[in-house]
Amino acid sequence: MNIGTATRSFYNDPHCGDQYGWWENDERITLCLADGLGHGIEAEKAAKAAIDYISRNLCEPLPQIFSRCDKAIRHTRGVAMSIAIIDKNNSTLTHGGIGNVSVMVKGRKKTKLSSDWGIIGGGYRKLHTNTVDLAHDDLVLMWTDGISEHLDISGYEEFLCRNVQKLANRILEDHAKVTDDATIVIYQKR
Ligand SMILES: [Mn+2]
Repeated sequence: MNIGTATRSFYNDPHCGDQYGWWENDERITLCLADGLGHGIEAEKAAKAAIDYISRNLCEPLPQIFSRCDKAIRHTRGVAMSIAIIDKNNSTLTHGGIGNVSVMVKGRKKTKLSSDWGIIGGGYRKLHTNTVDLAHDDLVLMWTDGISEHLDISGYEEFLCRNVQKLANRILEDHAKVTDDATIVIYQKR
């Protein structure tokens, strides 16, 4: 699968509060990025608990994944989390997010997908999901708030945007803040 990821923990701590996962079956690809509150080992535990929950419940619809994960990780300090589900048959992406993990689809145009207020593991009011079309070569970018939510990649050269791992490394190098864990996950539809 065509995925690039780059991550760097706050102060190069061996523990990172940003954790991600992706999974593929015949019908769909699921991308998930979770940012445990704060940083360090407790943030890492929360984010790993969320990713572990998602990995065991991939067939559930998004609203259920979020509400059940919220209950399943109550013993942790909680996470911000976005999930993107790519339907391979009709080429769409469905996104849901609680808290500050940004998601953008970048092709001919740029679409920022919004998240709802709350904390997974600490409660939230309502999850809205959005579905957008995904074209050949479109980039799906997901990043935590260790990188500005106003990230703009329009200045990067075409060749860089065709190598998602190099692009992820470059974005981290150029845009990661020194005050938090920072992670970017990029998928390109081929
Ligand atoms: Mn963060």
